[in-house]
Amino acid sequence: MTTAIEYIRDEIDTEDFRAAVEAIGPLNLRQRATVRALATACRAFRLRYIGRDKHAFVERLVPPLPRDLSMKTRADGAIDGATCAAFAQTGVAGPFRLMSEDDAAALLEHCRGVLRDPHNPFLEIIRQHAPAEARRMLREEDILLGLNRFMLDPQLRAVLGDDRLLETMAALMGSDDVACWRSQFFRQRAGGRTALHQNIDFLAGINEKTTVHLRPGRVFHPNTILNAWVSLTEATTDNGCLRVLPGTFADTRIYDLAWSFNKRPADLLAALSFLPDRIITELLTIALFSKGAHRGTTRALFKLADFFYDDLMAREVQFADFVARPGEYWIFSSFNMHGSHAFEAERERFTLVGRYADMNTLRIETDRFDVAIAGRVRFDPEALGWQPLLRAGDRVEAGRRAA
Ligand SMILES: O=C(O)CCC(=O)C(=O)O
Ligand SMILES: [Fe+2]
Repeated sequence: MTTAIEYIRDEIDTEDFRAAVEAIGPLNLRQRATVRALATACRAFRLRYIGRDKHAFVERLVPPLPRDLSMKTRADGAIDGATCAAFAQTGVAGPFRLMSEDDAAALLEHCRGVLRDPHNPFLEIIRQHAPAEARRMLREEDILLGLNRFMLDPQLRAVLGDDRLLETMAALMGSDDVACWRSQFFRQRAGGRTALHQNIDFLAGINEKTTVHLRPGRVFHPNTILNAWVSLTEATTDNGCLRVLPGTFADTRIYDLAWSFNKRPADLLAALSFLPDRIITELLTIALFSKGAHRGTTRALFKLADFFYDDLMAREVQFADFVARPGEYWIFSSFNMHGSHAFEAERERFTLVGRYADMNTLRIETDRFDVAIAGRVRFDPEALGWQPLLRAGDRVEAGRRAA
């Protein structure tokens, strides 16, 4: 058996960051000066704390939000006790059938149409703020154009609000109040791959832009946010299906580091000061200037976590490959490490993801969501007549979007 950390190290190269730095492109004078100044600060930390112990250092970081890494589930009509018990160990369940293969093919065309639609209301908002970026997104059929499409699209609302899907979510969350709060499209094509990561950054605090908040007195569990990964094409290991490291929800320390650095940025400099100078410069460049969370920053964080925690992700696991027929879906905990297989096929893999929350534990802001596009574009779903949350018992309302 292989441990999770071995798989992760195998996939995420943490020794050579040159390619990640090159992908950022040349830095301007100000950016270079910033990196130089921070690298100097790191060296000052190194001198100040000569001989200090890395274990003692992490003990003093800002502790994460309250959480309990166990999972309570509730078997009922939708799902049996054995599946629930397995889920509580692995944070993975599936595949389940959501729709027929014909319906999946029709929905796939619908989703592709969303990405090609010059009047996509989301695109129109982006166009107002960043016209060049909007043109690029449309040209490339950027999957971001499908973000939160369920808020205004009756067809996607019906699919992600499917009664049985919501019941299954409720059983695996052990909750009687489940809402779909976010949806996304994912696609793998030649050269594409989703790097291994956890989705813990949805949690309040890691980035200030989040709309997800813990209710007072509640704690986060690995099944507080679950994802439905709905395959609209066939998904195979050849065409880049998702692969999940089951049970890795139990180790959140990679992202706990991000949380503490976000709270006290000087700690990041102090942490970096344990590493060699060349790596410090590379990681600072990545942390400050890389785009796309799962490539640069995740890798930099992973490097630090791997250095500071001797038993990081030490459990023995086997990848769960989300192989699926069109119209089937898998469920996974946002806390599980996941990424995709490399794409080595002819035809693209396309997936609709719905993200579900236990509303007894979370409060979700419904009057905005933010996306990092050419700065930060702010949306006001309510003003647009969009319907942010999708809860059990909701009626699918067509055409509510304001003209
Ligand atoms: O399907 C993929 O390639 C990535 C999906 C993912 O990371 C997610 O749903 O959180
Ligand atoms: Fe993810």
